[in-house]
Amino acid sequence: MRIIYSEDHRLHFPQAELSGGQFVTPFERPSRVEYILNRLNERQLKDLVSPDPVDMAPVKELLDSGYLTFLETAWDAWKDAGMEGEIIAANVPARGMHMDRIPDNIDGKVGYYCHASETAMTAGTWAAALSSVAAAQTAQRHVAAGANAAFALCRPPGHHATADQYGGYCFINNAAVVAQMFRTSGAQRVAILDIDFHHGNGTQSLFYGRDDVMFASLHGAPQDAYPYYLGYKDETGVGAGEGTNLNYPMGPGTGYAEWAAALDDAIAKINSWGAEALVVSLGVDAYKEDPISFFKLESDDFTDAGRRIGAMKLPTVFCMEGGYAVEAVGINTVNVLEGFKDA
Ligand code: SP5
Ligand code: ZN
Repeated sequence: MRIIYSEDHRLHFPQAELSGGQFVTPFERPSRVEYILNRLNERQLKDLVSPDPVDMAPVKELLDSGYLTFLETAWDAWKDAGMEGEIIAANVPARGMHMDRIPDNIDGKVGYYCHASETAMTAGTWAAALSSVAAAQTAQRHVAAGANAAFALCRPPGHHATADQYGGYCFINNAAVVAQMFRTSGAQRVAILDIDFHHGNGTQSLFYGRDDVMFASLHGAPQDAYPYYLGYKDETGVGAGEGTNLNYPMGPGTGYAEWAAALDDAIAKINSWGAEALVVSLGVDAYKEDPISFFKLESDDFTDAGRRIGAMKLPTVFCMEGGYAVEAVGINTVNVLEGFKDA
C-alpha cells in the first residue's frame, strides 16, 4: 500500500502538554511516527512517497478563513507580544460570553480559536500541519486515480480540529479535507469511519448538517472521556444531515467483542447508505496499554478490524490520528493495514 509521509511533521513538537495540572512531554510526539515507519519496513509494506505541495483550495472551502490566518500568523504575533513560552490557551469564551467577537490581543485570539488547552503551538506548528494535510491530499489523489487504498501518515492528527478551533493535538482536519476532495473528484456519497479512541468532534461538526458525507465514530463515552462535550449517541445530524451522523460511545474497559459489534453496525450502515468512498480516521489508542485511553483492544484485534474494513471493498484513504502507547503504535497501525489488505 502506498504510504504518504513527510519529515516535516518534526517541526511540531511542543515541550509541554498540560496534563493533570503538570507540564509533561506531549503524548503526541514525533517518535510515534518512527515506530510506525519501522514496522512498515519490517513487514515490507514501506512503499513511501512524499506528499505533493499542499492545495489550499479544499482546505479553504471547508475551514474558516480567520482561523487559517490565525494558525499561520499566531507564532509571530505571540512573539511580537513579548510572550516567552509556547502558545497555550489560558482563557476561552465560556458560557454567557461573546462567541462572535474576536479579540485583537493574541492571548485573547488564542483562546477564541482553541477548545483544549492541553495542546500547545510552536514556531513549526503551522508548517507541520500543512505537511500533514498535504500527505492526506496526496493519498486521496492516489485513490481517486484508481488505487484501492492509501495510507496518509499524518502528524499532527486532525479529527478534533473544527472549522475554527484547534485542540486535542489537532490543527487541520485531514480526514475532513479528504472527504471534501472525494466529493469534488466525483463521489456522490463519502463516509468517514473514525476508530480513534476519542470522539471525532471536529469531523462531526464539519459535516453535521450535510447529507453527502456520513460520519461514524467509535469512542470513549463523553461522560468519561475527552473531548467530554460531544459524542453522545443521540447526536444524529441536523437538517439535511439528519441520520448521517452515527456515534458509538462506549464505557471504560470496553473490549473487542463490544467494540467489533459497534464497528459492524457502523459498517453495515455505511454500506446500506451507499458510500462510494471511505476515509478512515485511524487512531490506535483503543489499545489496552494506551496511556490516555480506556478500551481493551489487543494488537491482533486491530488486524481483525482492518479485515472488516477491507471487506467493504470501497476506495479507502487512511489518515493517521492518535495512539500513544508508542512501541505498540507501530504494530497496531500496521496490523490494521495488513488486515485490510488481506480482506
Ligand atoms: C488525536 C487524539 O487522539 N487526541 C487526543 C487528545 C486527548 N487530550 C486529552 C489528554 C488527556 C491526558 N491526560 C493524561 C492522564 C494520564 N494519566
Ligand atoms: Zn485519540
